[in-house]
Amino acid sequence: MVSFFRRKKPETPSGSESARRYSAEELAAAFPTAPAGGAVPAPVERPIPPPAEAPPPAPAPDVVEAEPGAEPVPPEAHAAPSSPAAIDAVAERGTESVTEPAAPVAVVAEPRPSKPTPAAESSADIPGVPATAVAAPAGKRGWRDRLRGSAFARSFGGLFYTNPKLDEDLLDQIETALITADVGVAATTELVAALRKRMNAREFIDAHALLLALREQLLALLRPVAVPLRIERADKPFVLLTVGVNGVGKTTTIGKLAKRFKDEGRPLMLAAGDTFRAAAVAQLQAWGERNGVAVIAQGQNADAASVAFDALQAATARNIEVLIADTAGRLHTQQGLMAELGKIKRVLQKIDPDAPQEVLMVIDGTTGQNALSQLRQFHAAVGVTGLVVTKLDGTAKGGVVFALAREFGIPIRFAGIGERPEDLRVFDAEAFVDALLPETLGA
Ligand SMILES: Nc1nc2c(ncn2[C@@H]2O[C@H](COP(=O)(O)OP(=O)(O)OP(=O)(O)O)[C@@H](O)[C@H]2O)c(=O)[nH]1
Ligand SMILES: [Mg+2]
Repeated sequence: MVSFFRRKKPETPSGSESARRYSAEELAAAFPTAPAGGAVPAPVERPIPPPAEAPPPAPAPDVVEAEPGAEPVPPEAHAAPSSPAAIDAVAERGTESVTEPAAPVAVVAEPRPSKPTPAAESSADIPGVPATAVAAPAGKRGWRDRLRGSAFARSFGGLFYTNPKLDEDLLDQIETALITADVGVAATTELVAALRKRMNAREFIDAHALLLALREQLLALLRPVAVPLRIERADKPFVLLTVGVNGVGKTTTIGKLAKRFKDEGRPLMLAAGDTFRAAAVAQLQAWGERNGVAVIAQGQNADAASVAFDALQAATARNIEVLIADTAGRLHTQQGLMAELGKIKRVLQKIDPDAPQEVLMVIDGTTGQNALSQLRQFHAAVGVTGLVVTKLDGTAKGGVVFALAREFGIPIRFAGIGERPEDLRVFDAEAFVDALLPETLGA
C-alpha cells in the first residue's frame, strides 16, 4: 500500500517539501464544515497561470514512497503505463504511483476492501459533514423542512398570515417579497405584471386565487429546467466535469453523486482535478474510499488537464461507466483560470470527442444574484450543460433558482438541501416551489 501523504518529488530542491506531511490546518481546510446557513466562503484568489494549450504537459518524474513495512517498489514498476491495458494493470495492483519523464503520473487510489456503508451510519466519517448532520425526511416533506427558513418562505408565510385582500397593495407586497428573495428584477417584474393583468381582468375571486396563480407561474418558470441527468450505458465512460467558484460544494457534491451512482450499481471512477488546494486530493480520496470508488490523482500542483486525461484513459481501459472529475474552485472573473477549464475539455476530447458528456456547474444557493454572472462566465468558458444548486437548506433566499431558470434555461439536475449524501436531491420543480410557499395553498 502506498500513501498519497508521502509523495516525494525528487526534483524539489530541498527534498523536504515533497516528503512533508499535511498539517492540521491543511487537513482542516480539506474538510471544512459549513454550518447550515453559514456565510458563503470568501473566494480564494490564486495566481493566474500563463495560457496553456493541449496536449497535457508531462510532469517531472514523481515517486511515491511506500509505507513502512511495505515491499519496496522495483524501479520498473514506476514506469508510466503507455497503453490503456498497462494503465489498467497499474490500477489493478492497487494504490500505486507510476513514473516516466514523458508522461503524466497518476496515483490510483483503490477503495479499501468493501467496507459496508449502511444508510443509518454515523456521518462522523463523511468528509466535511458534521457528525450531528441528519438527512432530510424523504419526499416533499424533506424539501419543506429544509427550505422553510429561506427568505422566500418567510416572506410569503408572513404575507398569508396577514390575510391579505385582493388589491394593488397585495401586488406590491408580492413584488417586494420576490425581490427580497433574490428572484431578480426582471423575473419579478414579469411575474407581477402577469398577475396584475389577470387581476384587472377580474380573473381572481380573492387573494388566495391570485396566490394560486402565482404558484402556477413559478412552476411554469421551473418546469422546463427540471430535467434530470440521464446516463445511458455506452461503450465509453460518461464524463461529468464539475466546475464552479470556490467553496460552493463541488467536491461534496461529487461525494454525494458517487454514493448515488454506486447505489445504482454503476462502475464509477473519480478524478482529483483540484490540484490547487493543499488537501483537496485527500478530501476527494476520502469520499472515494468511503464509497468504494477508485480515485485517479497526481497530487497538488499537477496539471489539472493531465489528471483528467489520465483518468479518462484509465476509465476507458477499465470499462467504467461514469467518470466524475473535480476541478479547483475559481473566480469567474479570472480569465486565465477560466481558460484552464477550456484546456481540460480539449484534452479530454483527444480521447473522446464527445467528452465531457456533462459540464455540471455547482452554484451556492446563498450567493444571490451574483450566481447569474458566475453562470454567464462559466458557460462562455466551458459550455455548462447542467446545474446543481447547493446549500438551499441554509440562508439561501431561494429566489435565485427562478432567475437562473429564466435567464439561461439550463437544466437544474440536482439541489443540495443538506450535508448528508441523501440530501442531494434530483431537482423537483413542484417540491421546490411548494416548499417556498405556505401549505395553505393546498399543495
Ligand atoms: N448546508 C449545506 N452545506 C453544503 C452543501 N453542499 C456542500 N456543503 C458544504 O459546503 C462546504 C464546502 O464544500 P466543498 O465541497 O469543499 O466545496 P468546493 O466547491 O469543493 O470548494 P473548493 O474546492 O475549495 O472550491 C462544506 O462544508 C460542505 O459540507 C449543502 O447542500 N448544504
Ligand atoms: Mg473542492
